[in-house]
Amino acid sequence: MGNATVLIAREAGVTRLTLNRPDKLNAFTLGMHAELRAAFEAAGADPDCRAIVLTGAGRAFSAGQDLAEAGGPTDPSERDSGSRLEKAYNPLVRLIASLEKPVICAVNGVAAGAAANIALACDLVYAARSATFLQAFARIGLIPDAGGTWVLPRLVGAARARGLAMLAEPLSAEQAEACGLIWKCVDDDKLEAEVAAVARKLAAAPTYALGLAKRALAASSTSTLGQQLDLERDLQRIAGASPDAKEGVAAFLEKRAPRFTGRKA
Ligand code: LHQ
Repeated sequence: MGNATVLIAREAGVTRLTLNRPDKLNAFTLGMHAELRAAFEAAGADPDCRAIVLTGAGRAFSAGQDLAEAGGPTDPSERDSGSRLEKAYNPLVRLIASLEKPVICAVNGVAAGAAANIALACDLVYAARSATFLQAFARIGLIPDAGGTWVLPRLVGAARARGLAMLAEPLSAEQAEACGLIWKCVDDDKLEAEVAAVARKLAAAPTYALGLAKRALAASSTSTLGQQLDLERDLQRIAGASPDAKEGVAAFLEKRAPRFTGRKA
């Protein structure tokens, strides 16, 4: 694991992935993409993994695409910036969105460019009070990518999305929480413990139902109310037949804490 650009730690149902190029502010290279995607895929396929935490080593979460990567999308000899999105960023964002288990992002420091939007692709975003979110793209003549133009207006509304995309100014973690961009801003020295606690809590939750809820919420962006009601009916039918639903109701009636397995059957 000596040269790993993504560190992987598994403990008690939680898989923790740490972007690990701290001297480059964890900027993304093709190699880091490959490691991160493989790690997410493995966590997704691991029945013992019931929550995933994504964070960064050192003082940054990530500065986005490594602008100095030789042969990378910002290399002057590379004419097609879209191909890196097609090959690396888009599959990553699709993968995070499709994982039917909770993904928590612990934004430990600046999240810039595509990295800000990778953070926002996660289900719950916690940020250290000193962290900032920076849609850096306009500073270098690019447009928000990695899902930014989709997720920003949905999270914070059109007016703020335009301001963030066009002004490319850092948004503090406190501002991010206040405008609904992220779930929670916490003191720097409490971030790790608070995220660990929420990950433990989610690792004991009815994972299968959480995955179905994630699917329903994602579908809502293109559904009518009628379609969404139909989808809720269908998914509730499935959730209701799961062992965790039986356990949840039994535990409630017996006035005890539920013991969820997270399994489908
Ligand atoms: C970096 C980077 C970096 C390399 C800091 N790369 N070295 C996808 C595909 C297709 C086309 C292109 O785009 C994309 C998606 C994208 O993500 S585009 C947007 C890319 N990211 C940015 O534009 C952000 C660039 N970085 C910054 O603006 C600043 O570094 C931030 C605000 C993140 C942090 O500022 P500071 O805390 O002042 O740190 P620093 O600037 O001094 O950086 C520390 C070191 O990290 C420094 O290296 P050095 O050897 O001088 O210590 C930087 O050169 C390096 N670094 N970001 N993206």
